[in-house]
Amino acid sequence: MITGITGQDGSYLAELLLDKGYEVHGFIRRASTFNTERIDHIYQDPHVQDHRLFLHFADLTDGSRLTTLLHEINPDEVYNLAAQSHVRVSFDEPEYTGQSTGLGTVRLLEAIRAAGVSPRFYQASSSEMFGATPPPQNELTPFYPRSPYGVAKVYSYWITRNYREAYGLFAVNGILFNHESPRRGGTFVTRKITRAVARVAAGVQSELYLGNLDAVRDWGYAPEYVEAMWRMLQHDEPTDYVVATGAAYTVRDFLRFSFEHAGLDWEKYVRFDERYLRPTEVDSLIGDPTKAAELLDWVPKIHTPRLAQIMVDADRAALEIEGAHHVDVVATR
Ligand code: NDP
Ligand code: GDR
Repeated sequence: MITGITGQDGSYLAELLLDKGYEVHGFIRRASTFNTERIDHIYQDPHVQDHRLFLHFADLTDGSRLTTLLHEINPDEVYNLAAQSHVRVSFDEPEYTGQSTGLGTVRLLEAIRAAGVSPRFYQASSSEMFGATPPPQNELTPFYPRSPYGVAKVYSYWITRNYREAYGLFAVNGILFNHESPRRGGTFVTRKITRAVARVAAGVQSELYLGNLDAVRDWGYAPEYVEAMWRMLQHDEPTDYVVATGAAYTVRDFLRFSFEHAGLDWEKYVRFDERYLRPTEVDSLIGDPTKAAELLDWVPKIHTPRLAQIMVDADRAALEIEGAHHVDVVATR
């Protein structure tokens, strides 16, 4: 069972589990437009016999629905990936971020208890919980969140640990550092950059507005990170893990890798807009993934410079298919 199956990670995790022969139940939100673009390629017609992907309407703010579904599905593994996941937006919508990213987790955990089921439980914790605590960060590093999003994730981290200790639930926190892919949402900085590179190279965009270029992040490749999630739930003991590449780059570095891959000079196109600054910023996140390497035999293969190239190539290919005249509002968000 995957909450957040329509998101970047949920779509890769669903693919991974289907490949392994799992029956997958994903929760989706009702919207007035289709929001299943990332999983359309694995969609299975429910009228076809033996299909293994099931989609259910549910929202992490609706506890009774969660209980009903947990009872009906009785899953072996639950991956809680749903969240209002945008750090900048969490300053605009702090209360809703607390409701979904924070309290949503305890609703799901309570639904597991109320339904009388005992799945293994994965919580999508985040390097944003470390916030202002200097790098390198590992499983023992104190939390100092710097946004309503980070604060909500710290709540979810501790409620997951509490249910492990209080009720013996096999519950783990994966503390994942930034991970990206061609499926990354268009308003996160990496995808915003690689989409812009594709459009600049095609001659349909000439400016890219960004905020803080000095932030240091440890950007990995999302398909590798969902493999780590799965391995955590296959381990003998429930415990918490940092998942990261261990390497550090600035937003400026990511700009350079991306634009240079298309033979462009980023400094000609990038402009500053203060709307992309956060009231409190997280300056530097660099993870130490030693524990995941030792206990899960998990080692990342794709590092940030190659990741930028993969994303630029995918965005250039996508632009060719959709056509340069496609109306694009993402570039100015
Ligand atoms: P996305 O933003 O791409 O996906 C979030 C998912 O959550 C979407 O499916 C979204 O549905 C769903 N969702 C949002 N609010 C609700 C709600 N109230 N009820 C039910 N579903 C909801 O995130 P990612 O895939 O990048 O990340 C997955 C998880 O991992 C998130 O919890 C994120 O905070 C966390 N994380 C991500 C990291 C990263 O670098 N990507 C790093 C560390 C942690 P819809 O499609 O309808 O909007
Ligand atoms: P982050 O990712 O906040 O680390 O959270 P994001 O890509 O939004 O920002 C990374 C850094 O880039 C700076 N930045 C900008 N960011 C955005 N979005 N847009 C801009 O125009 C821009 N200009 C500069 C930011 O200030 C920041 O320092 C992501 C999310 O996936 C979380 O859900 C997850 O928990 C963390 O990664 C780990």
